[in-house]
Amino acid sequence: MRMTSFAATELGRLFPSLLATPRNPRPVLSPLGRSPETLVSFSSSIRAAPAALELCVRNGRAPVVAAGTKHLIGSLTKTEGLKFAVVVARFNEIITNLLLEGALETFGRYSVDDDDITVVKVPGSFEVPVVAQCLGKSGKFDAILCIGAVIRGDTSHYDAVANSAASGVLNAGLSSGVPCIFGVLTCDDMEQALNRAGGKSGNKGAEAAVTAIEMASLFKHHLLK
Ligand code: INI
Repeated sequence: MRMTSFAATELGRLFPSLLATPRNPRPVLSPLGRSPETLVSFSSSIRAAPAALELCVRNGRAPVVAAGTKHLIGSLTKTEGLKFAVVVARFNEIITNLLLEGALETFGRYSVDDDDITVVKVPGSFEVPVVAQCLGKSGKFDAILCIGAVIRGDTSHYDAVANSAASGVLNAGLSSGVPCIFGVLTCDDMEQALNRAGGKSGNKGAEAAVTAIEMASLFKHHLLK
């Protein structure tokens, strides 16, 4: 059975070379020696990545890869020259400032230059996606980190704001082709938000910054090379 997932379709739209039909497709054998039910399989002709990229997913089991498979993964150490924008909602500023602090501290720890970071403030999480999309399309950044805090107790339109922020950030990434990282907290109350903004659950802004670095590197050093 051959099936193309939404993610694969989007990946193919952004990077058509990934979907180029391989001239000599190689069979991929499962550990059991049987032909796997391949849901997604690319043999790529990615420029500067000549070896075949095989991505096979079998019935929810661990991915099976062929010999000679090229594994592409972003680096957390090759950060020189990577450029980031951070879009921060001012709504629930006590929380979003803590998330921003965590993110900036993390960029510093991973040797991202201060001059390569641009922080943009917007009124609320609802406004984050349109700005992320604009920054992504500007071509000036390798990843956009989106920060906000939507707290259920504060609003009757929690679901609308939270869902719009999530789907909006996703769309900003898809439409711009630049990774847009979702660092928007969606919490039941302020206590939960504080826990995730440097309290006992860690700092989600810091975690999102690490994701931004990995994705920026993946795109710059592999996918767009
Ligand atoms: N914006 C948030 O970022 N967090 C919230 O919890 C929130 N609440 O509770 O309403 C919120 N609302 C404002 C919203 O993001 C927009 O700024 C507003 O609707 C104007 O478009």
